[in-house]
Amino acid sequence: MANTKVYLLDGGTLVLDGFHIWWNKGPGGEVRFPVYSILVEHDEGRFLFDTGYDLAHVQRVLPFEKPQQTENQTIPGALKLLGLEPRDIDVVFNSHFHFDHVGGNKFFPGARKVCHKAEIEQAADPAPFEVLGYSDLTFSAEAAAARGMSDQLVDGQTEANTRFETVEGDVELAKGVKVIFTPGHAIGNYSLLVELANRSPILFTIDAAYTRRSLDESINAGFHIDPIAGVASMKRLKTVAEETGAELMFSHDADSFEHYRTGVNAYS
Ligand code: 5PN
Ligand code: ZN
Ligand code: ZN
Repeated sequence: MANTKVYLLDGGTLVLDGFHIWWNKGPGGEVRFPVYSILVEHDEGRFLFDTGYDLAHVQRVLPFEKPQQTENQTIPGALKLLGLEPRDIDVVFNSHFHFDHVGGNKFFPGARKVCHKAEIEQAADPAPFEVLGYSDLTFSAEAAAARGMSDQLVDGQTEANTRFETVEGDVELAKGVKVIFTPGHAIGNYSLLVELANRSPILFTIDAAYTRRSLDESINAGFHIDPIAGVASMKRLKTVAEETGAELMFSHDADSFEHYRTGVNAYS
């Protein structure tokens, strides 16, 4: 923890209607929002939480989300800004398997990969209203095969090098790096709490709360598997933030993201 550093890897932006971001509240209209991944440099290794979206995938399958992603906003590009390459990452932890959180997994055949136990089977057999969310199957040869989408896999991807270790409940992955189970948005959704030596901890809500307003007003995103669990998870996040004094960071909040550090500027 003494040397822990947190980097936000800017992954570009997408567009959704406001009624999808703030379910049944809106206001409607196009909202452009950020997508980012979180790199935790720790004495116990380099942990990457999520891997953003794959531009070609979104252009092909969800062009209405109007993706904007520069070379520096791809996962290899964002790591390069830090002087790193994909092979420098020890562990990839996916908060859940929606396409905007797994698109760069394909660059990490050599990393340990970890997720919630329920997410792989959910991605392999999603509810009808989750099909678009779980549309990029390149994170798992097993899930891709189950969906008949093995043609998405890139050269060199195998069942073995896309296999996950699974966890359940709250887990401390390394000292002061805790994933907090916050289901509702996805069946196996995780948030992330990171303790730092020189400042308050950071609590990344991930998709349990897209924006500050989502949490303040307990508004689920339109994409969810269990909205009641989602509200309970938001309540839990508020409690954790109060108990730990953590600063909250939201997954898809353009106004907040403007003030977050990105690139070489780390939290430590
Ligand atoms: C950004 C975004 N767009 C669509 C979906 C979806 O269908 O499930 C999750 C999701 C998203 O995060
Ligand atoms: Zn999601
Ligand atoms: Zn998301």
